[in-house]
Amino acid sequence: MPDNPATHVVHAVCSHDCPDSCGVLVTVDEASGRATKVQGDPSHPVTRGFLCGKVAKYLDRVYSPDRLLYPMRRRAGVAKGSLPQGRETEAFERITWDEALDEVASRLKAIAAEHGPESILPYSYAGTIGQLGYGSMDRRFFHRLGASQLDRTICSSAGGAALMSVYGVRVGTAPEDFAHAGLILAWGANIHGNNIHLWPFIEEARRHGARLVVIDPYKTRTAALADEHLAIHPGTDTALALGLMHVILREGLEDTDYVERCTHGLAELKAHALRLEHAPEAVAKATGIDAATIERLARHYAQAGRNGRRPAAIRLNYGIQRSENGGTAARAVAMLPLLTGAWRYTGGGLQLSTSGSFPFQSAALQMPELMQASPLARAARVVNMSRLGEALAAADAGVGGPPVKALFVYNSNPAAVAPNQNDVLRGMRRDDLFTVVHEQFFTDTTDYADIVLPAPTFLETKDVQGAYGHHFVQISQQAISPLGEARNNVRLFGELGRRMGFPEACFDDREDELIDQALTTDDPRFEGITRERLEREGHVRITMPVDRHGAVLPFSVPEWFRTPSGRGELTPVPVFHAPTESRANAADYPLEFLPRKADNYMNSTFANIPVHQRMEAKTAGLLEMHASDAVPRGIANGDEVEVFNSRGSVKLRAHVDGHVGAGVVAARLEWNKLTRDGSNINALTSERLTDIGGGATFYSTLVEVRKVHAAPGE
Ligand SMILES: Nc1nc2c(c(=O)[nH]1)N[C@H]1C(S)=C(S)[C@@H](COP(=O)(O)OP(=O)(O)OC[C@H]3O[C@@H](n4cnc5c(=O)[nH]c(N)nc54)[C@H](O)[C@@H]3O)O[C@H]1N2
Ligand SMILES: Nc1nc2c(c(=O)[nH]1)N[C@H]1C(S)=C(S)[C@@H](COP(=O)(O)OP(=O)(O)OC[C@H]3O[C@@H](n4cnc5c(=O)[nH]c(N)nc54)[C@H](O)[C@@H]3O)O[C@H]1N2
Ligand code: SF4
Ligand SMILES: [Mo]
Repeated sequence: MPDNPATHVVHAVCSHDCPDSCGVLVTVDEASGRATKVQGDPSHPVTRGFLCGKVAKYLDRVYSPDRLLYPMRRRAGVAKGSLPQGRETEAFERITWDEALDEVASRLKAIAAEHGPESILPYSYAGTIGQLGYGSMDRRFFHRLGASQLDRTICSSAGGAALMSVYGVRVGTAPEDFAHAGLILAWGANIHGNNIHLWPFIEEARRHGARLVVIDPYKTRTAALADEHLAIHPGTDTALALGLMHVILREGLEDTDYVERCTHGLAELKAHALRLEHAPEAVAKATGIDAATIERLARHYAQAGRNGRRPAAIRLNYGIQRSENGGTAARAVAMLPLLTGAWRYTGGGLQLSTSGSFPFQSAALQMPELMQASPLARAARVVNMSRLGEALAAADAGVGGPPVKALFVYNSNPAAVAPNQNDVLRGMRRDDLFTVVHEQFFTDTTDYADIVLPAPTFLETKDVQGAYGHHFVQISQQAISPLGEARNNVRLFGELGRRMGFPEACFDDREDELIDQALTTDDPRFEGITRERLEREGHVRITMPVDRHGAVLPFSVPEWFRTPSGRGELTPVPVFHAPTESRANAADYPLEFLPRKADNYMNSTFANIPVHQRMEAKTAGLLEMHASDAVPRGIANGDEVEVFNSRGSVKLRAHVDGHVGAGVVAARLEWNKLTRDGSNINALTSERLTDIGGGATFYSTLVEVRKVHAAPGE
């Protein structure tokens, strides 16, 4: 086909919070400046020319008639609270950027003067994972202001702490290398829903005889497509990992040479794992997986890679660490390839995150030293984002110091995604709280804002990005002009810094300067990687040691470990405790609840877009149950049920569909304002934190279910 002279193609990067960080080719019509097509970059070795179902329909989101296009201010006298979709503008009036920035700056100055700057709380997560959009000028701004620091724990901090404990660095097997594996464990990993670009490599491995075993209490699409699905009881992964270690060490299946060279603490771990309580029969009771299966899996896992067999690779994802003892669970699983030496083989090992492979210079971007120039002249207090409800309610924000008097939200929709929603919303409803929200849409969170500011999508801004599921750095070029008056995070916080009167020149830095700062390092992994080269080539693989097949080989040699012992760390030995909210401790609320992500949304993103809603229509408003829990409660398919615990309740429709086992119920995320009674499943989740890393514990939640109405026609 001849090139169409009226269009050009721009290389962008999907900035959503997804391990795949796809290269995206955007076709732009030159006459109108509009994007007319998005497609996966065929030259990107992981994207391989395709996009997930969500982003394949991205132009419906970019050009949605609901985009927030102008700064807005809450109308006088309108109370904060949920607004019906499409009618949000009734609560707000349009203002200019100048008026908005002046008002935000003067309110923040007044609040800082009266209550101290730590009474200002930034709240952001991963609306974009571009280096600039996720954390650069925003951090400079809040550091210089002396605002509270936010501990960003809502997703991955327990698993991150686990990798740091065992390996000292967040590095893992490359997705491409999974094609060489002979046994793949998807452990708390919904690959087909959340990480689709790993799937072709798994399929390639299976064409060569690999087995895929999924360890997940929910029968995901991934589980349905696997060779074996082990429906483990939620929160019991430490027990299963110890059971596997028990068999491996009892039968002498560990790789003694590798263990000797590359690990520390085997004697202690062995004494612990060989205790009777970790024998397969005992582990079967805790996990619900029968003893023979545990024995068989342990042998298969340990013997993979040996005698010419293809090796074992674990795709550990974040599912297991959203649990009360999830940090220990992730540590225990992360120790398995250390025992068997799976790291020695092309395609073996484990991937939880590859984010630590990228030496981006975040200190240069975020300038924590600016806290010294703030009125505090010291590091500000730290507030854990997974306890937002408590932070907004307590007179000392739950951590000491002043109450929270201003909340500045960007890259996040906490009204929908934060745990213990009723407390979060109670806090956000306060009229003595000044709330600013920078967003692409009117969300559940903007419903509580005093000032709303318009943000661009990744097509409308420039950024540089790594990935947490592969090893390529990419530049995302700006493909189209920002819609309406949208301003990106860099410009917003740079301008605000000026309005606050901060004298530092760093508030004038623009995208290209920031990208250069992010990339400028002597670290050999970024050798030869410059902005200019990335602009030319789109994506560049970071420099990592590879084997003779070109496979990335982390942890094949002791030099890789960054732990204090300089080895893979097997201590402290992982100890299994059942979560406080789990069947082992159930009383008033006997059912284990999985408050899940949607396969066709991104957390709460896309939940408002009709084309995405149609893809999710089959799961909308459902509570998935097992017949053995439904029948004694008199519940049949289609009945309206109330799901409740001491924190809240939601109304859903029962669905007895075989996706969950006895004792487990599941439902998926939704915007509050799109539910039938105005709150989503986070009305049920708690602010309890994980054992290490201070993470959220969405998947340790107990509930009870009762029938409200029979299904129509019953
Ligand atoms: N389509 C889509 N893709 C996404 C997202 C999305 O919302 N939708 N979200 C993105 C984000 S923010 C992230 S962090 C990644 C996360 O990707 P994943 O880590 O895959 O995250 P989850 O879906 O939370 O959990 C994975 C699986 O763990 C299971 N699980 C729950 N509890 C346990 C347990 O105790 N033990 C075991 N073994 N399994 C358990 C869940 O049922 C789930 O199927 O995905 C990203 N990609
Ligand atoms: N029940 C339950 N709750 C969960 C989870 C779960 O599995 N179950 N998952 C948890 C996890 S893993 C995560 S990571 C969190 C995710 O929580 P969030 O990071 O809050 O994720 P989203 O819901 O996707 O909301 C991101 C928002 O950022 C906006 N945005 C995108 N780009 C930009 C930008 O450039 N600038 C600005 N200002 N805004 C932008 C989007 O429009 C979107 O509304 O949710 C957590 N909550
Ligand atoms: S959401 Fe993930 S899979 Fe989909 S386009 Fe973005 S990076 Fe790729
Ligand atoms: Mo996440």
